[in-house]
Amino acid sequence: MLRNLEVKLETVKSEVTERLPEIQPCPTVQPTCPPQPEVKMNEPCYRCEAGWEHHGGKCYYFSTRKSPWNESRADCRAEGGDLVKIDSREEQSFLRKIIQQKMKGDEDRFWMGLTDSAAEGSWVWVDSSPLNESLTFWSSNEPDDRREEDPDGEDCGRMGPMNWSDKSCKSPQRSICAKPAESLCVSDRSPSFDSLKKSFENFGNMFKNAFNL
Ligand SMILES: [Ca+2]
Ligand SMILES: [Ca+2]
Repeated sequence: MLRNLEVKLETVKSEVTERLPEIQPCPTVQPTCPPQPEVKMNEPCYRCEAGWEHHGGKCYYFSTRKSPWNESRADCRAEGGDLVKIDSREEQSFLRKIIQQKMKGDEDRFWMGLTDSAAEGSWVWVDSSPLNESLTFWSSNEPDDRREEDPDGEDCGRMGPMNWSDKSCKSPQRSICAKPAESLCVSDRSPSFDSLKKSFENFGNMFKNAFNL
């Protein structure tokens, strides 16, 4: 029995010795990681993919390609977003400033996610919410549902350098896609000063009670 074990041990030893030269030292070069997308310091909680612009928790993409409204919308959805819905005065003015920089002529305008194709004059956003009449930015005389270009009229909303206008949905336009930005923060609700203060007070009381102070 013992002899058998000794023989086995010798075999294992010789195998290990034989195979030792096969073991190579690890390369000293550290593996490299792909660079992380740049995070703007003033908005440290959100990140957008390359080519998308961040503002107020949303990422925006301004297309260079022109296509009809339906096609533009499908392109946005394929990227996990949708044509933009404007939720505030502040958002409108942010987008307007960017558009002014990107436009290469007065007709170089952008589709947004607004349409009255289901019922003429009833403007609805792509998330099915009706247009809030107190938050509209139509140019004067718009929407006018003109029929010169398209007998079906103008049922899709587009953004210009200042305000909105309606346009034939078949007309090729650039577009603005939007989607929620990726949140880098664990929770938007970090403990408030008051709740921290309360926790310390509770702890203090426990301590006092425990030692009869
Ligand atoms: Ca219309
Ligand atoms: Ca019009």
